Amino acid sequence: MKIKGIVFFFLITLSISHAQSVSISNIYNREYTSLNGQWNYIVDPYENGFYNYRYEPFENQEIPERSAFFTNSKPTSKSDLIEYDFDKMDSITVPSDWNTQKEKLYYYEGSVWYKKSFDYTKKEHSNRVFIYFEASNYKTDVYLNGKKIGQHLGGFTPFNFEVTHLLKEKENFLITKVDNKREKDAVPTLNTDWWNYGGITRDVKIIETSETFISDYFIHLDKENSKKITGYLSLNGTHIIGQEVTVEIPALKIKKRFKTDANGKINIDITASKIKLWSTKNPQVYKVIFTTATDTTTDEIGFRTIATKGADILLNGKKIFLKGISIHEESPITGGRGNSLADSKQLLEWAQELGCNYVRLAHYPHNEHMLRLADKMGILVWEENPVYWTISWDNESTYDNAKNQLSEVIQRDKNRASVIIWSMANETPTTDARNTFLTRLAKYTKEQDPTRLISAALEQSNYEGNPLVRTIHDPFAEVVDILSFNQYIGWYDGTIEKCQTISWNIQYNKPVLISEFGAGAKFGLHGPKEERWNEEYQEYLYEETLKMIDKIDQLSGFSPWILVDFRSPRRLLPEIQDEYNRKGLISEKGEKKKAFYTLQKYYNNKN
Ligand code: GCB
Repeated sequence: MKIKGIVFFFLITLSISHAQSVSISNIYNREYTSLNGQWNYIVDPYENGFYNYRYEPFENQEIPERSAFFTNSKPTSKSDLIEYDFDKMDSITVPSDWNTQKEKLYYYEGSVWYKKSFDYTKKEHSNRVFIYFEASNYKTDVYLNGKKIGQHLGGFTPFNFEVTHLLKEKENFLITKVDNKREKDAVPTLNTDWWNYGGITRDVKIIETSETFISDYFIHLDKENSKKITGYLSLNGTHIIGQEVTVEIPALKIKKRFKTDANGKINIDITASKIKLWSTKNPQVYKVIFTTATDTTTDEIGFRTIATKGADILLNGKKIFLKGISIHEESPITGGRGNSLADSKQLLEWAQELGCNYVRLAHYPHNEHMLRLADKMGILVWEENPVYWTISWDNESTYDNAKNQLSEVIQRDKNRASVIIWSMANETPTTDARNTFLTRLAKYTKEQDPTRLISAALEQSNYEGNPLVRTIHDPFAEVVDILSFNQYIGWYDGTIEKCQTISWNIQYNKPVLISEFGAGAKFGLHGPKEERWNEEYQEYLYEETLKMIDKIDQLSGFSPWILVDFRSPRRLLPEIQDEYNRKGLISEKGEKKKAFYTLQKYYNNKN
């Protein structure tokens, strides 16, 4: 390689690794131009459009060869050789997973290239433009008009790239390579109990902002004084210092002005003596308007406090029992990865019908509609980072990746009253490396958001070697605010009668949540309650489990596994599972199993 080439290579690598999302507040409510719809796609299992035949990335070349798919090249004459053509390829819908859209991609794990062409005229010459992906699973490389604009890792959180200087009025081409190959060092890792749906699974938008805009805010009730709203707001751009910012809550007749400091930030501090607190019974949200000289954004925000005291969870200072259910992000309407408002509405309405005031969104951040709706419907939420089972605890880049995904969901949802718990992980082993990893993550989370509770779905074990007495024996239990664990007594752990023999000895004076319990049942399969897969088995397991866990002194709620049957490559039993985990209380076709009503009855009788 020539020296010039080497320097160029480093410049490219630097610019790629530093292409970072800019924080833009409240994207959900900003004006945008949608890039959803039909995109042309190329399935590229060998990553032919990314590497040359020496397996060197085209993007490291000074002028990438036209064989690089992101150059979107066309033959310039009849003798010219170009071995791809986006415009002659089939198209695929964005947002959606590719597995359930295209039969040939059902089991596919690898790279797919997407192309969308568009024209775009800026509203104001001086404005800035960003391309925003609400989510894309898992590794996404993004190119606009043949230039790399960035890469993102992680399948469930939003990211954006600024394209102000690359955008043209006519014939832009946006190309993304989405790669859902599972990797050991990734988050999640190789092994999960859910379908690895690939593709651009959530909305893609063009967001236009003024040169200096409101990039971030976080407002909430003061922990000590529920008549006071505190928080911050910050600007991004070249004119961030000494700017006037107005915060307005019309329904409370509040309008207060602030001036940004040398970092473009204000600290918000507002007395709100007439404020009605957000709660599950009265999910009051207020229209809040933030305005600067060049930008304005309007959000709907609920104000409440969440805390623990001994073994109690306190919402607005009052004890609350979390009547929950776990949910995967699968569409109850179309199958496949869920992403729409209608999907979220159906799932949360089922949860409410079940009598829930709380949902556990497992095992990764769900789309933003869920949180926005939960705010309006008065449903409390546990949000989870996809640190699942056994990831590479010793690998620093795995840690950075987990931390980044967590920071992206906190950034998106920190103003949602419904979200009360950040979950660090699910069913992880209690090794030193894992303890360090999760403790660092928890510390980071508390720094980002000191207002919410921290938890993780842990595992239970025998107390002092006695298999009939169960406890939590995990150093991370010291760190969490809420002690949560999964348990499958009567399913993976003996048969249902065992529930009657178990007692609990949990040594912490903290609220206990059972983050999972459950049993598989095939809708419509009936017979003796002792026979697995019958609806009666599942019903019986719920009856016995509810009696068993009621005996835990610190019990503050639970979220059984799971609302709806979901696709999993681990669940292969023919005629029963057929690639679905059958622990749902509702089948993937929307049919309610008997245990749905068992839990509903319990919740209806519980305060
Ligand atoms: C668990 C996992 C969950 C699985 C479930 C099961 O403990 O947290 O992801 O799907 O068990 O059905 O085995």
